Amino acid sequence: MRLDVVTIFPEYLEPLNVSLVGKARARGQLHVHVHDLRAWTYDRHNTVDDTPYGGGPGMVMKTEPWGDALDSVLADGYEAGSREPALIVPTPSGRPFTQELAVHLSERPWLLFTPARYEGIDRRVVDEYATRMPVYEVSIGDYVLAGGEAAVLVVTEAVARLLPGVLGNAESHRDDSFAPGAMANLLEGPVHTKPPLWRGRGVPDVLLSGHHGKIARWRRDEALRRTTAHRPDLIERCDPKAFDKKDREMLSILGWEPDPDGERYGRFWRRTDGVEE
Ligand code: 6GU
Repeated sequence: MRLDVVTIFPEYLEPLNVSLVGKARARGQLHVHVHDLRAWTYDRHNTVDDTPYGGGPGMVMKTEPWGDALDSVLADGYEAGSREPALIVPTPSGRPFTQELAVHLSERPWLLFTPARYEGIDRRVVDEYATRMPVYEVSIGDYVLAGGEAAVLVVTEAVARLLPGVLGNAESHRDDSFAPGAMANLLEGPVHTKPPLWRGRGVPDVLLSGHHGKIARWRRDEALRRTTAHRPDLIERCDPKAFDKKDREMLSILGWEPDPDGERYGRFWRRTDGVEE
């Protein structure tokens, strides 16, 4: 897979040299090119932004540097024999970045990222390139960052670990908390390793029992517990058919019951004292 990033802070992308993504690059599984947007400015101050039409606070990134940068990166990529890239525009007003989108993007040969600073990029740039290639405007969560570079790191890591041969074991993403098509998208429960006793704290006996069935059941119960505490919306979204008899018993203990129509689960009690569960 080829990745291009156009940014005014190329140093911000240094983490792409490290760890999983860095190793995938070293092995030749991932080809990363980081470009300085200011290389496509022609004035003394290397200006990339200007005041917004219509007024208001902040600055908007100008059309011309982005247009010239993207044309140049595209020409170079096509020369290297690639099919058109997917253009990924990080923005807090994008669609939520999910594991499903990560899987989809991991199947494309070429991703081109345009992280912006300031109030974002002049709309005409995205509209222009959207006539030539698929565009994904993505947000990595409900908070505001100063720029899209951190989002590029997030998306890149989520995608790279799905590439064939990048993670040691292809089985390992089947059980990911948000793997698409999983029976139920639950958060993963706690994990333990040696020593068996640390500062007076033991490991749950079941994990030392060697009883695979009981261990799987315990893990599933812990996943239901943790999901209830941290992401009850995931339980509410589940099709109740995804739950077996033992799941339903655990859900009942955790305060869940099927809606009267049996289509979803709902909680029959909630703390009203404001204490976090
Ligand atoms: Cl992709 N960019 C910025 N600036 N803020 C964000 C974001 C992206 N996703 C969440 N917040």
